[in-house]
Amino acid sequence: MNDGKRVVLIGVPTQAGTHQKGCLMGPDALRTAGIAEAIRELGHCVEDWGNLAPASQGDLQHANRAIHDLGETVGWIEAAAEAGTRAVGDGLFPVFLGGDHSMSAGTVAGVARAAKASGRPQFVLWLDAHSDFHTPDTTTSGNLHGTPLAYVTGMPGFAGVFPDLEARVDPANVAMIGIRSVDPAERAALRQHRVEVHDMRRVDQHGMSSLLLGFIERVKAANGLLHVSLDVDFLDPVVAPAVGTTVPGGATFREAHLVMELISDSGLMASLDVAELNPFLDERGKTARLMVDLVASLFGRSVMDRPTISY
Ligand code: EXY
Ligand code: MN
Ligand code: MN
Ligand code: MN
Repeated sequence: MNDGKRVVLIGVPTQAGTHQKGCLMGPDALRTAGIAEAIRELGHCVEDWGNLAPASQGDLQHANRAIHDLGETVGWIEAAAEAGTRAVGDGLFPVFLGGDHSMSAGTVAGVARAAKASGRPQFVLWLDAHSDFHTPDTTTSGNLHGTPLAYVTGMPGFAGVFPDLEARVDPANVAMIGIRSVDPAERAALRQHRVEVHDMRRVDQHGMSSLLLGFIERVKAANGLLHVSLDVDFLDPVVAPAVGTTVPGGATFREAHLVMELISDSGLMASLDVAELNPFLDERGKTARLMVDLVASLFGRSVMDRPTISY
């Protein structure tokens, strides 16, 4: 199904959410890999708002925790949220080009704020090796890219640290797929808040399709809007090496494309993050091109449209 969407690319070149440098080059690597052309070839309109700048870079410090680059991260979150609310309010489909995953505290809050105005519930599909469910009080690394989903689902510990963006996603409206690295504090919080967690053991046992279609049915039944947050490390590191937090045993090339094809078939996706691409760790743009390939599947490209690679 290919209904021409009005897509807007929004670069969020932040690497403040991690100690590993390189994600700030992610948005332009995705552009260089042809993300606009790939979506346009499928019959969609694509405009590009360029790269955002952080709203502020104040030297914020957490009262009693060693949080990395808190002020800059907050600035990026505010900028991403403003752009997300504006894009959805203008009837556009925002594709946020990261940048580390801390950006999604802003991107998800921004689109959820617009969803609230439309009266439709916001759902989130988190494709990631990690649950990103720490709070500033529980993180052990101090890297805020491990916290965005806890923030947008309203976990305690962010007041006075992150801005209050008046947008919350019900934890029951969140599903995670690809999970294989969860810290103890996150596991407790996930259990307590009934988030649907499909780790790679469940993927192996039940298959991507049945796990994903179950969630898609819930979104459809609620007339919800779906935000997809795709972290490069959802994929196996052999397939997608250009990410700073690789974890063995990730999604294969075909499992990842199947997820995108099923989401595309559902017609429910209204916004997207492509997060954590670190071109500094890539091999001749291999990972950037793979992410663009996956985005093409999200926007309706058929599995049969693959170029034959002559050896
Ligand atoms: N849970 C670990 C931490 O909090 O530092 C690792 C987080 C990795 C987060 C990347 C974006 O997915
Ligand atoms: Mn930094
Ligand atoms: Mn992540
Ligand atoms: Mn991750």
